[in-house]
Amino acid sequence: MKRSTFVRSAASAMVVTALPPLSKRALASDVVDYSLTAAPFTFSPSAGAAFASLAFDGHLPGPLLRVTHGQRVRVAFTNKTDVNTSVHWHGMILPNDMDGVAGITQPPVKPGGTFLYEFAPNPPGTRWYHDHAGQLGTVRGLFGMFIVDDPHDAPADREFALVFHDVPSMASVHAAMRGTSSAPMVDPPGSVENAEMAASMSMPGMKMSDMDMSSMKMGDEVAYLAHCINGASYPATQRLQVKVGDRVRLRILNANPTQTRYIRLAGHRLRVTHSDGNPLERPLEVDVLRIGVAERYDAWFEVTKPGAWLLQGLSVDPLVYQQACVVSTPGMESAAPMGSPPSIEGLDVFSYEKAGGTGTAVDERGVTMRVPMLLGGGKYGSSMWSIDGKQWPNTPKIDVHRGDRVLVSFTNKTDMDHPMHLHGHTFRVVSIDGKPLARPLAKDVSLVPANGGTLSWIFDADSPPGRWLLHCHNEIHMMDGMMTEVRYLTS
Ligand SMILES: [Cu+2]
Repeated sequence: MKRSTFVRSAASAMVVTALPPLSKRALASDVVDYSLTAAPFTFSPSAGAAFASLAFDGHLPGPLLRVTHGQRVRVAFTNKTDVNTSVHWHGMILPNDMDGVAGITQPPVKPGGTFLYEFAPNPPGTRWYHDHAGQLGTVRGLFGMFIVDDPHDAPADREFALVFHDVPSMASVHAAMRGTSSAPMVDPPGSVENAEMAASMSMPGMKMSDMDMSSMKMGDEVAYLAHCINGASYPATQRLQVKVGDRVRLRILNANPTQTRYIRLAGHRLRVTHSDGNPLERPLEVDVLRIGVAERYDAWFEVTKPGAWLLQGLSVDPLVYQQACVVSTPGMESAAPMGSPPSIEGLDVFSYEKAGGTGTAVDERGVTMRVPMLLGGGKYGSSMWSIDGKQWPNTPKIDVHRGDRVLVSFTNKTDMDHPMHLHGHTFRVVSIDGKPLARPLAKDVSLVPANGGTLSWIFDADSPPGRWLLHCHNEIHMMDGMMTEVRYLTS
C-alpha cells in the first residue's frame, strides 16, 4: 500500500472500517511514511465553542496512524508550536532512542525543530502517541491513536476508533501544579467557557440524582470546559452507522489527562477483548466499561435490531454528557436515541478482577527482583506526588539486567487512583487489592486503587536496553514528581 493511501485515510476521519486481509496489503518489509506537524490550533468541538489548543496536522485528536504488524513506520515530526515537544509511542516496544521522551531518550524538539522517528511498531494492538516533553503538550491536544493491526484478529463487520478526550481549563491545570509552576496563569484569549450550552442540554433518561458520585471518583483537581469524542461534543459528534447483524469493534482510548471514564452503550452489553491493545485470555462481557487515563480497550457488540442508541461517558455533570455519540441503523437517523441513566449502581462494570478472574496465588516463577513502591503525596494544599516519599528525579530507580523478571508491587496511600505506566514493556497485572488474578492482564498502564489499594505487575527485562520511564499518567502527578525509571545495566 502506498504512503499516500495511508496519509489520506488518516486525515479524512477517525472512523475506520475493517481493512482488507493481509495478503492484499503491503509486504511486511514495507515502510509506511507519515509526517506529523504540531502547531497551535483553535479547537471547536461544538458550535460557538473555541479553545486555544495545540494539535497534530490540524486535527484534534491527531490523525489516526495505522500499520499492519510487521511493517515499519517512519514519522517525520515537525514542531511549529512555541514550546518543546516530542512524540512518545505509547505501548510500543521499540529502540530506546525512539521512545520519544525529551531529555531522557532524545533531545527536546525545540520550536521550529524536527525529528525523524523510525521503528517497527510492536506489539500489535490499539496503541497511541502523544507529546512527552514535560511542557503540557498532551494536555493541550498533542495526542492521537495508533493502530497496529494484528493479522490474526477476528474480522469485524465494522470498526470504529474512538478517542475520548476533554478540554481542560489551563488555568486550573497550572493552579493544580502550583508546586512546580512559577505562577498561576489565566486561560489564553480564544478560550471560551460555554456553560450555557451544557446547561441547555437534556439527555433522554437522565436524572441528576441518580448518579452514585462516590463510585465515579470524578477527580476535581482540574476543571474541564468541554468533553469530546474524536474532536466533537454531542450532538456534533459523528454518528456511528451500523446495520442489523453487524459485529462491531470499538477501539476506545481515554486521552483525558486526569480522569477515569465510565462508558456505556444504551441497550447493549460490551464484550471486552483487549486491554491496552493486548488480547484478554478470555473476553469479558460488561454493561459499563471503566477506562482509566491512557488505557485502551477493544470492545465489541452485535446489532440485533434496528435502532438508535447513545454511546456515552456516564456522569451527573451535564458537561460530561457532551461525551456521547449516536450509534444507529439505516432509517433511524432522525429517531431520538436511547440513552442511559447516569448511575452505575447494580450494573456490571469492567474491572481487572473480573477480566482476569480471581486465582489462589501469584505465579512468581522466575522472579529475580521484587520492587515495592509506595505512592504518596497529594495532600490538600500540596502538589507533591511521590514514590517512596521522593519526587522525580530523586525517586528510587529500578536497575535491571537483561533477563531479569521484576515484580513491582504498588501500595497507594493517596485518595486518588493512579494510572501507572511503564514505557517500552508489556507487563502482566498479577494481583489487585490482595487478590491474585487467575489470568494476568497484559497491559502498559494500570489503575492502582486509592486509599491503601495495592496492585502488582510482573515484567520481563527483555526490551532494548536504555532508560524506560515508569510514571503516573495523570499529567499533573507525573509533572509533580510521581515518576521513576527502569534502567538496563550493561554489566
Ligand atoms: Cu497519579
